Amino acid sequence: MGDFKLTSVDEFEAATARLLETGAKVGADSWQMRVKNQSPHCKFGETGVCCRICAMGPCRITPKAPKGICGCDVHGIVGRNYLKFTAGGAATHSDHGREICHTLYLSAEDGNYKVKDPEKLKRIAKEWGVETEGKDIYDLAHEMAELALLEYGKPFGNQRWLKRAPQTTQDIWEREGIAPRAIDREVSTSLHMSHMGCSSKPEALIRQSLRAGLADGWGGSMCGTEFSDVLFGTPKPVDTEANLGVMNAENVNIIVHGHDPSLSEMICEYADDPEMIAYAKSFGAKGITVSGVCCTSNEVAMRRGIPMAGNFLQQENVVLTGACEAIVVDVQCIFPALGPLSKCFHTKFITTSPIAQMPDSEFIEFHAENAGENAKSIVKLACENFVNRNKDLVYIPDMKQKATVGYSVEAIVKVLDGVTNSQVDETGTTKPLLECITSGVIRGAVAMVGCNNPKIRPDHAHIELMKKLIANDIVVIASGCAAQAAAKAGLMDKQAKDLCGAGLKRVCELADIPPVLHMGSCVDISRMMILAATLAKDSGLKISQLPVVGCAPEWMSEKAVSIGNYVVATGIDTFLGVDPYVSGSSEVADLLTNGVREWVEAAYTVEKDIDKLVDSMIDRIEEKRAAIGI
Ligand code: XCC
Ligand code: SF4
Repeated sequence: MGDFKLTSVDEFEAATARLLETGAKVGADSWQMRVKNQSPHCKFGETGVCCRICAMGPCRITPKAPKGICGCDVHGIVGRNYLKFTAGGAATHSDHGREICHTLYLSAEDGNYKVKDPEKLKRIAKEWGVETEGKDIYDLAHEMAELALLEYGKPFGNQRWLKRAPQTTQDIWEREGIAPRAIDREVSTSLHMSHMGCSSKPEALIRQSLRAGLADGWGGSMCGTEFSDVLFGTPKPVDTEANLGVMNAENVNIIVHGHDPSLSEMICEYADDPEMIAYAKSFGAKGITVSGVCCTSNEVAMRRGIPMAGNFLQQENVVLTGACEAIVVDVQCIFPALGPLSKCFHTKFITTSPIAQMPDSEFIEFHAENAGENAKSIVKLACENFVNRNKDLVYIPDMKQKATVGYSVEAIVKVLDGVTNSQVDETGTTKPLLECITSGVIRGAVAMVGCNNPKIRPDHAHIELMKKLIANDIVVIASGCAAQAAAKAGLMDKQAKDLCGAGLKRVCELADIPPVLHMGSCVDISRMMILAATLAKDSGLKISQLPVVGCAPEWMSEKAVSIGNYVVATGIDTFLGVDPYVSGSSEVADLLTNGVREWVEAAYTVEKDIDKLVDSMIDRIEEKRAAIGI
């Protein structure tokens, strides 16, 4: 045990500096250089006061020009921009969910995609009132996929998944008029409302932002998560490793990057095939290593223990190792920079989705019907590329940590069963976890999510916040690039229990878990919503009363704004380390950090100082405990 040590951000940065030297040798560009070129950022954009939604503009609000040409004031402009920002994120997550539903629709006994968790499919079918008795599992899969797809465009009614929330939460959504209707409708309505000459009233724009967010978290993302589990298996604890050192200099290295597990699952499948391994060997490699970047990585790590090479701002580093034969991407968070960068090396940059097409990439279109064939040809291409490596350029930082990942709600309930000696709950409720919380052994939970952003020293905020939280007996559940930051540092190694306060340490020992639990990708924040809903139901409390908060200290994408909106709208206070371009409007900023609390019993806090950020989260958790007398 004595040899356990976290990897520090200083060490991450030393490794990056060394890789950038390789980059300089081959004339590669890097985000570190581009940030310099883009600094300082445009103040109008940064504060959200620039409007270019019609061709009379662009209009920029200043003290001398307080209104746009149409007369829109700064609050309307900032509010509209915020709603459009949200709509982009809700559309993106939900479309990912839709792709998964289509894959489920095409699943077949002898097809590329099979149903790996039939029990979960049946559970969801029962929840949706669909008869399962005597039905062939694939008939059921197709029926459920079609019903799920209808959630995107149904003309009447609200999202089916909303019924998973406690009644009190559903009542709030009804009362406030934010219960999401069809997923696509909420996205379209958001774009309609923020069109020139529609809404300019901040309350209306922020209300719709919450609604569109809910269509994502309790709609599209939930479809993505739940049906990915049905197709690829519901995650359970599995050991893996994280950081660039998972790449292997003697092997063919294939990096999977993006979000949709349909592609990466297939690549992993073929990379394991003895025929492919023999093929790799025929080019002088010892084997094939698949590792991941961003959420695709989280997906295959959670289900297969595939190692995580890094998170968002490390995506260029994997190419800079000089040992990457192919970087295969699907959708979202992929730097267009990867094309030109790969050209500086032997690396093949392979795009696979019509949604994410980029210059300087090889496009191999991937869909359910040809998935097997195409995955095989991609793996082959990578093997053949091994001989093109320039050995002088190869440098893989010797840096990796052990991680145990795969904590779906189902897995969390299971591992925490029996932690308390009073009872072992066979019904699979969250009672044992609740007991830990009410007794004060665990003070509360923080959901740490989101990206990296050059505005924040990469990974530093994630890691420092998590360290302080666990030292204060606050369990951390993490997803997305936040989870990868934790894994790279070593916080998902079970030995990290030694960094916890006495209470959380004891729980980690009894349950044999790390103090930071990997719950998956960004769409999997819907898992966190289900967990919060279950905790509320099992305790008889409202979600807003639970000592639980959300935090995205390094977020950057539109998706993150959509997520923030549904987390807040679900009654969970959310702490951001980066401002969502709303500081230009006192009214919009005040609504988000204050006003929405009257609607949904939670609000945002934006705080760039991470010491203050963590202290305010701990204070909030303690306030919540005091309010319910625990
Ligand atoms: Fe993308 Fe999901 Fe953000 Fe990471 S955390 S940078 S969105 S990969 Ni969701
Ligand atoms: Fe300017 Fe109004 Fe057009 Fe926006 S909508 S660009 S504020 S005229």
